[in-house]
Amino acid sequence: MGDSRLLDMLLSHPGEYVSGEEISRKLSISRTAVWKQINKLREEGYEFEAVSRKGYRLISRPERLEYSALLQVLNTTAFGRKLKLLDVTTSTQEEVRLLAEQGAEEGTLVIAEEQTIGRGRQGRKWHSPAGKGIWMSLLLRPRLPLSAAPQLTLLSAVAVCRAIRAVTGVAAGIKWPNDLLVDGRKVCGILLESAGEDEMIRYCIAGIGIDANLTPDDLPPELASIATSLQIESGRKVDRAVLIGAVMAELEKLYGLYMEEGFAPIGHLWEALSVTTGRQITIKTAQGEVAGRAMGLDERGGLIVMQEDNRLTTIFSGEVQFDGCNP
Ligand code: BT5
Repeated sequence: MGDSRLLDMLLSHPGEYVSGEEISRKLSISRTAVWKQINKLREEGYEFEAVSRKGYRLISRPERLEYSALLQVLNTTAFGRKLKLLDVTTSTQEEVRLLAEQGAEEGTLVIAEEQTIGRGRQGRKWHSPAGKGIWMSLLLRPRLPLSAAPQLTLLSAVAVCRAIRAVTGVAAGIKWPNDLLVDGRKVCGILLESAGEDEMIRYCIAGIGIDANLTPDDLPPELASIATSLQIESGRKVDRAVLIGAVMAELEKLYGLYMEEGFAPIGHLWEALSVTTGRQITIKTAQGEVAGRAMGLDERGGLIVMQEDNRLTTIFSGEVQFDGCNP
């Protein structure tokens, strides 16, 4: 006995009310137990309408990513073809790291409905509530020096930004190096982690977190003013499978271009989506703070900053803050 019998009953009466009395009689449980089970299902994402004297009607089921739906929308050769879908994990980065160490091939993708220890850069936390976002990590095995890894971060940001724009119409832009923002609020974060040997990349894990269908209630207070979601911005639910398919297609295409032609074409695409270039910024780097006007990317992917004395400096890693209006 349990949730599944109650759910089966409601599912077998699509669009119709089933009275609490009937449920309690057929399942031989009390009316209170029926109510408790309904509430438990609500917590899992089922939506019911409850009308007195009529009963309960199932309105919608929680959305889950399914293999079948994902395979239908994937039109890539390798990226996402080896796919692992999880209900919950600590971090998809960890899942892919284990697979990589066991020899998994390039393009292996792990997606989780929920992460309990989702992470950002420098030990920061990534909020990853169940069923609402796209929390995924992709394995790459480029034969490149470790110093090329930051370019792959920029490439990933371009790919995700293009996919978001194409699928949802939301005008996301890139804050250097790899945050995607909508009107100053973060809608996606990217974490690229690499393992190397003798200065060469053994593998990279591109971790992508997209706030797809989070509602304002899903954002904890500390994120309420700095984060947003595609649903909040577009007013519509995003089909996560379709967006994942589009991200994989963009990533595979741009990665192929990068491996053939180098960083230059990726840099141009990045510039076209940048919300950083031209802004007054302060960058916190390991060496201290640099303030000035962001002038764009150099040919390696570093950010060129013109300081007050008109001196140009190129920064390769750091945290950008927009002066005046920080997200
Ligand atoms: C990032 O770090 O933006 C990289 C986030 C990568 C997440 C993906 S999800 C799949 C994969 N598995 C993982 O465990 N991680 C990757 P960073 O630039 O350090 O930004 C972190 C900051 O973003 C936090 O300190 C918060 O201020 C903010 N933040 C946390 N969760 C957020 C969310 N869901 N949406 C928007 N902002 C968030």
